[in-house]
Amino acid sequence: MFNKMRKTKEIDVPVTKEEVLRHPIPSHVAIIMDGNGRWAKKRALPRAAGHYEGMQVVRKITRFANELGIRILSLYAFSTENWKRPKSEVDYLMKLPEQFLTTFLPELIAENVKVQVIGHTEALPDYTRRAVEKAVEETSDNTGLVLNFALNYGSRSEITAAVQQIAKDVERGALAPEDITEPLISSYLMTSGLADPDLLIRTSGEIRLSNFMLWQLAYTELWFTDVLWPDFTEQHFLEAIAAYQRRDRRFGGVSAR
Ligand code: V0D
Repeated sequence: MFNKMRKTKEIDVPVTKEEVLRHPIPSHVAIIMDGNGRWAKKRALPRAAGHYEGMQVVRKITRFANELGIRILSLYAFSTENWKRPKSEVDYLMKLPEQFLTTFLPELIAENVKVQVIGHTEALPDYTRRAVEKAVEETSDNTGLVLNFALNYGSRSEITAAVQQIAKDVERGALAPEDITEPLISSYLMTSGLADPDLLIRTSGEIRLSNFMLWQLAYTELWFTDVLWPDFTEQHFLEAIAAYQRRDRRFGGVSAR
């Protein structure tokens, strides 16, 4: 709390939306939405209740990101590791995209949000994949916030697939080894066409990347909080952006990056 607040005469004051809007807004914010299970456990609720509450927070933060003029919001919803969870929990998680979109897709369309997805969606249950594909199609011409869900995503697997495709393209003569540059590698990743994240937020106290966007996060500002995802509010989001803006002001134009 303390060090995330602006201090005026030794009194912490919360950052306001107006103040955040006076400085450059990060174009691309990525979030590792951790702590749903722990939130439920603290309340003696089933883990599913934490995931459900986490889904409501996705709506709230999507609306707010759009209001702030953020261009891309990437959310780590399901990792390739998450298959190791109990089957009942995985089954519940796989129902969330459909549930989310049934009630929220009209609002996303009205607000000009473009839904995208990265990850191995072909391995998801049909009803999950269909719901997501429908949202992607119905919002494909939208020009507002890009809401990018990482579903069955793992960064090493993404990089491995990119390297395999590059090798194939070299083999068939479509590419020369000298053509393999950093921008070319970026263009073979699932995030091709999206700028790299400016800010990564991870909730729930773990200080690691857990195989999320390893290539794309090379220069990203990282912000960690102990707040559990279902407890994450617009105010926490503002604090993360304000921290990014302070760092950006300090290093803008002088750092090596
Ligand atoms: C559970 C916290 C929205 C993290 C948020 C299948 C874990 C709530 C979606 C969603 C999940 C995904 C795609 C889409 C629309 C919505 C979602 C999953 C988990 C994993 F097009 N929330 N959410 N997907 N949780």
